[in-house]
Amino acid sequence: MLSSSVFILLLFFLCPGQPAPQCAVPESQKDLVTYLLNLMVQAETDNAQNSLNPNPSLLLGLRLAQQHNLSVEQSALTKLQQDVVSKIQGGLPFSSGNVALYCMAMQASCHDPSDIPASVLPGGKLNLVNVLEEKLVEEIFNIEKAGTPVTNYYQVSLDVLALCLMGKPMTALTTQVLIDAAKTNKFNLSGTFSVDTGSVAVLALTCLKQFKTIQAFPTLQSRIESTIRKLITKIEQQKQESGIIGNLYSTGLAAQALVANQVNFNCNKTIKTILAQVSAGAFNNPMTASQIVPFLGGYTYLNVSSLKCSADQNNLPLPTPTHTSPPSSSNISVQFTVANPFLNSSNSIDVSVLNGSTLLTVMEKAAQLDPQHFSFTIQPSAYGPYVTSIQGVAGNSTDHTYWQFLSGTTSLSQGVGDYKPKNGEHLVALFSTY
Ligand code: B12
Ligand SMILES: *[C@@H]1O[C@H](CO)[C@@H](O)[C@H](O)[C@H]1NC(C)=O
Ligand SMILES: *[C@@H]1O[C@H](CO)[C@@H](O)[C@H](O)[C@H]1NC(C)=O
Ligand SMILES: *[C@@H]1O[C@H](CO)[C@@H](O)[C@H](O)[C@H]1NC(C)=O
Ligand SMILES: *[C@@H]1O[C@H](CO)[C@@H](O)[C@H](O)[C@H]1NC(C)=O
Ligand SMILES: *[C@@H]1O[C@H](CO)[C@@H](O)[C@H](O)[C@H]1NC(C)=O
Ligand SMILES: *[C@@H]1O[C@H](CO)[C@@H](O)[C@H](O)[C@H]1NC(C)=O
Ligand SMILES: *[C@@H]1O[C@H](CO)[C@@H](O)[C@H](O)[C@H]1NC(C)=O
Ligand SMILES: *[C@@H]1O[C@H](CO)[C@@H](O)[C@H](O)[C@H]1NC(C)=O
Repeated sequence: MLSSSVFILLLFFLCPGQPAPQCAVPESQKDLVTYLLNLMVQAETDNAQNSLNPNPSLLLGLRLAQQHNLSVEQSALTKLQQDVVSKIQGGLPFSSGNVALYCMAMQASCHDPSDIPASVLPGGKLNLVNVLEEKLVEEIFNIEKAGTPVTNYYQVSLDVLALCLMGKPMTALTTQVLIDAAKTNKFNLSGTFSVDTGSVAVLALTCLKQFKTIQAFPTLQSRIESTIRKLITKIEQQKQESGIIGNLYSTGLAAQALVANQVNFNCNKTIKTILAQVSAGAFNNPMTASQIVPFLGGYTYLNVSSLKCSADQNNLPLPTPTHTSPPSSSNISVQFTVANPFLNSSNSIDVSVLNGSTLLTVMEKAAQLDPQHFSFTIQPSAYGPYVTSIQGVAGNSTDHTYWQFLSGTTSLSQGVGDYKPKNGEHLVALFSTY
């Protein structure tokens, strides 16, 4: 007679490649996922009210969830369709990764991105998948010519993933470019492995691996598989004791890469840590919420091509009012340094701001006190304000330069609009290469 543990072991060996052990948000904490979804719904509604650009990442995240506000998702889809048509018609800037995200958001809404209604365009239709194929060709061409993509490998990976999910065959060249980039550490940003980039690349390669046309080429197939294994090893090396993989904001993507490949990891530990951070407000930026929500709901980006939209329920509860702590009245004092190693320059200033202020407020105060050394410019983005220049020195994506932000010597994992310095902290803006 088999003891139950032997029986479980047997079951385990009899079902190789089955999903990793149960990994889910405990019932008692599901309200934290609801909270994140409501943040994203609110952001979509605000975007619409202020006639801002709709954001495909938000819709993609809302679709890869167990709870839905169908009217908000529907109007977000319509907005995306209109927006994409006017972008193409007007020849407006449209990065490859953004095109990929639009395609994925539409596919996840069960609307074909290769057949978008577009009365103003010839034929009355827009084929966004064709646009994406062209964008990817430009990326590959730039890699061959200049050694780097037009954008970055995160976006190249998104492009491959989105095309694969649409069932588009990939050329051996494109597949090889991704494999070579992984092999030669091209997924590094600022000298360290970008877990976000590696994770999206794993998802793209995992999709390709399942492709019939590629399976017909055993050598390519085995190169894909060994690249996936290599990247997964690198991702696992970034796993911390707390369950965080890379940093807090790469964890959702990294976990997707592991789950999609049935890699065992202490997923409940990861979920526990993430949920504690959600409670603490660390995912209050809707963009960061949109990248963690799929994992918390048991989805990966590979689920995008097989969602059953007709089964969706309009079951997202309205947000429960959260108690907002009274505004702080105490001041904190922080040191702010702007350093440019290319010019051998470094300038520091002490500023006092209200406790709970963001780094952006610190910078504004510094610029007010000493405009010559601390004036700066920002550009709004879906993630919040991006710092484009300080002291008149601007980052440049051709030169791969940017203003990096650190606390002491640790690179920040949030932007200046989200990061809240502590009393006595030393913040640094360092002109860097990536
Ligand atoms: C590539 C990348 C960069 C590149 C962007 C330039 C380029 N030409 O590629 C570089 C290296 C310059 C960069 C810088 C920073 N980044 Co960055 N970046 C990414 C990455 C890997 C991909 C972005 C992308 O292409 N998305 C796809 C396209 C289609 O979307 P997009 O909205 O058009 O993308 C643009 C913006 O995302 C913008 N961008 C990139 N990073 C950041 C960060 C902030 C705060 C803002 C406002 C905008 C922004 O650049 C992208 C390309 O134009 C993401 C990973 C992720 N999970 O999203 C991290 C990510 C967005 N970055 C992050 C951070 C923290 C930063 C920095 C603040 C790091 C630092 N310590 O200085 C700085 C920004 C500082 C500043 N000047 O304001 C975090 C944001 C987390 C959060 N809580 O908000 C992410 C999620 C990475 C992570 N896991 O920590 N980044
Ligand atoms: C993980 O947590 C879920 C939900 O709380 C639970 O059902 C499952 O058994 C846990 N799995 C492991 C391996 O501990
Ligand atoms: C969906 O969200 C909108 C905007 O927040 C809200 O007005 C509406 O009541 C929500 N619908 C449902 C069914 O919860
Ligand atoms: C990429 O970063 C890793 C550390 O994360 C480092 O070991 C490796 O040398 C870097 N490679 C390149 C090409 O910069
Ligand atoms: C996502 O897809 C995987 C593989 O097909 C499947 O096992 C899993 O149940 C899907 N997730 C959800 C939440 O439907
Ligand atoms: C805090 O700083 C502000 C200026 O930023 C100043 O007006 C205020 O008096 C300070 N408050 C305290 C309690 O020091
Ligand atoms: C910066 O300093 C280094 C030595 O410390 C010197 O070699 C370099 O020329 C200086 N660069 C500039 C722009 O002053
Ligand atoms: C700032 O506020 C946080 C809570 O928001 C508190 O823990 C901290 O002690 C405060 N710091 C100062 C210097 O008042
Ligand atoms: C970025 O640098 C390149 C040269 O490396 C230059 O041609 C281009 O004009 C610069 N772009 C901006 C926006 O300054």
